[in-house]
Amino acid sequence: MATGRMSDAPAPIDLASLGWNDFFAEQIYETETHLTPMRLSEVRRNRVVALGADGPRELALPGDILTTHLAVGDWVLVDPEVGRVARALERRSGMQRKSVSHRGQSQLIAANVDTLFITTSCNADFNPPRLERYVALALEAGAQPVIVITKTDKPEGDTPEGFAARARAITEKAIVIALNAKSPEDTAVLSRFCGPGQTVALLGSSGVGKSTLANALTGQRLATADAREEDAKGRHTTTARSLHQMKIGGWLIDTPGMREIGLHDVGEGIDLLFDDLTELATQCKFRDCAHAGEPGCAIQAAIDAGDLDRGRFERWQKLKSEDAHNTETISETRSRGKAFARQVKMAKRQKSGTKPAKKR
Ligand SMILES: Nc1nc2c(ncn2[C@@H]2O[C@H](COP(=O)(O)OP(=O)(O)OP(=O)(O)O)[C@@H](O)[C@H]2O)c(=O)[nH]1
Ligand SMILES: [Mg+2]
Repeated sequence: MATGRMSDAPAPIDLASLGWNDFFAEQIYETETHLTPMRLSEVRRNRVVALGADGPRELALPGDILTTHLAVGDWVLVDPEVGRVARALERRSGMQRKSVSHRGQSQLIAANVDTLFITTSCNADFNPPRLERYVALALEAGAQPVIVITKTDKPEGDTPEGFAARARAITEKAIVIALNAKSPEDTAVLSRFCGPGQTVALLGSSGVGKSTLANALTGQRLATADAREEDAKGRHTTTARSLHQMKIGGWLIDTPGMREIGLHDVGEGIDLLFDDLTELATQCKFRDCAHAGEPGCAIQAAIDAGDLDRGRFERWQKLKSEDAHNTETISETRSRGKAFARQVKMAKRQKSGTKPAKKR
């Protein structure tokens, strides 16, 4: 209700347009009806900001929830009296990558995303193997991958049509749109992904125009590299992920540019991206066929017959082994961390002479 609101108070947001649906509503217990659902719009090292029916609010976290467990786009239940998160709701989907700063750890990028705008430009940033990884990430998270190729007004090295054709050749699972991010007529074609209840995220290298697109879609003035285009090369203009309402009702997550995207836990995304190869491999003679010269290998036979591009087969193998390697490293680090925590606990108990409580 708007009555009694101060004129400068933020407009109320209805939960459904914020992306709330039965998936989240069904997670609330009867004992939790006094708690308020809110959606995280910013996750910093020591604090989080969330949006709810009454606008944005900075929230405290209980000791057992670390900011590294949370992502922009997550839903949390909040104790409105004290402004503290009571618990985080299970996310419908999450996007994560291998952490660049902490080896053997993963980093959450965004949660509950419907459409991923994989952003690149008509220049040297355009890199099909990297785009393919982003597509795997989107498919794993159940999001529609859309490859957005900006800077059609100043293409370098190929025509905009040429870039778009090369993007389409990567996979038919992604929608490809080439545009000038500074032209309102061009960015209007993205509206079909941006309606009420929809969440889109922008990912891509620094300087490809993510915040420029975000500004076009939200009508806001997020920082872009415009002001210092010459000296901004190699530097990130956007420094944190954040959630913003779009002009036509949905929500958009802008992110800082990333140079590389290390994949892990995207086995399903890779299977979806290469579903023809996954299917073909079921026809190999041996169930654990490595497609490396074994007899009766359906993959090798398809390559020999010219039905399967060897480059595509090699990229499939490479992504699978990267995913397996990173997933293993991360789970090793996790269990090492757990074993260490157990040792510390035991040592503390021995020191204080207490016995561990019996598990019920
Ligand atoms: N000519 C032209 N310039 C563009 C286009 N898209 C983005 N730019 C310019 O490219 C520069 C970088 O754009 P940003 O939107 O800041 O890029 P970003 O992806 O948000 O970069 P980070 O925040 O560092 O990750 C700015 O000067 C934009 O004006 C486009 O389609 N055409
Ligand atoms: Mg930016």
